[in-house]
Amino acid sequence: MLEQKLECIFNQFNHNGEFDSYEELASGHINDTYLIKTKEKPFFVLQRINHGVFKDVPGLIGNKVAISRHIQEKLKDLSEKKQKRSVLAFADTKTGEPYYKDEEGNYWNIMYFIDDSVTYEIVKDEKIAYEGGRLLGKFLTLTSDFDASKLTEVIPNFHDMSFRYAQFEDALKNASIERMDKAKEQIKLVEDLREEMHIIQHLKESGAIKTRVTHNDTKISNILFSTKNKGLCVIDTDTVMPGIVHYDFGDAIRTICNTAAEDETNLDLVEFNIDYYNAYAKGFLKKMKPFLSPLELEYLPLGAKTMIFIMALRFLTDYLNGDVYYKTKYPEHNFDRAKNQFKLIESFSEKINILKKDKWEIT
Ligand code: GN1
Ligand code: MG
Repeated sequence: MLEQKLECIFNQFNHNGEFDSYEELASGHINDTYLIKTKEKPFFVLQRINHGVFKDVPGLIGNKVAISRHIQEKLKDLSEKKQKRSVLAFADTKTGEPYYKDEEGNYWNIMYFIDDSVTYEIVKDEKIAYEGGRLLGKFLTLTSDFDASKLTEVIPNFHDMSFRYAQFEDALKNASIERMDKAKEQIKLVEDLREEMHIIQHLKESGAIKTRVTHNDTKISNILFSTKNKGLCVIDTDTVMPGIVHYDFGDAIRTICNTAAEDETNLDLVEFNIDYYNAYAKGFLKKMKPFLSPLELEYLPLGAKTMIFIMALRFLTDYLNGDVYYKTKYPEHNFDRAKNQFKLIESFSEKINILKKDKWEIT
């Protein structure tokens, strides 16, 4: 049933592929993503965009196509093979639209699958941390001359701290007594960190930290590596929109430096790996440093802490709301994710002294 449906949707797009089979790529929390295997390569990635979360799907697809084209243009001197492995390429429908809308109102888009590649949920090697940083820095430098104001804000206030606190406060008003009671320790942590977690936002609002094109979902599983662990391509560009570099820097750290998966329930396994942090930052700043002001550079570590906190807060808020936003596999899944992220903040804070910014050396 699903197979027939996917085949039918796949055939709406303009490509030479003949459908053979599909596999669900289930690591995302929002969209439905499938690998479409064809009789002959290339394979494709077919994605249903969750329009409950993304209210302006045409805007979202417009963003990611425009950003891919911009990068393709920048990489046009590479061999065709290398270029195709370095940036996502999308296919239009047979009628020339960048997405297909089915009879149920769902939006679909398709991109070419980059072969001989791997993704990671957990990092086990400093080289991968470095490569992740290098590739992300490269993505941000390649898009640095794209006019961010031309991008649709696909989720307004996505990383806005006051907005996330307001959502949390609303959730507190409506949460079940049982969930409130279970989460009381985490609720207190959110209150305790309120001031510190607004510092980056104030710097953004004052203009001291600049708004630019950012990816906004730079977790490690959104970075594609070659089978030899060379960083290839930043994927999942759904949330590309105007933002600040600190959260892209930080979201990668949130996942690269966590010694366990984002939803690991044994919190003894959740630690912040400082060696991966240094390797990642070295890779990130290799290309990116000249694009940052001294102040932006100085606040990167706090940006990382703030990003981990944003995710802790969002998971906790969704738990208090009764799991209405993220896909969950069991009732306490969001709470487990939140506890995991709070543990990571604790470990981060033990290992990185944010106040000694001058001691944070990257060359
Ligand atoms: C969501 O769906 P996915 O996995 O690409 C979320 C991100 C979170 C991430 C946590 C639109 O991304 O913000 O960082 O889960 N995306 C949206 O793993 O909310
Ligand atoms: Mg995403």
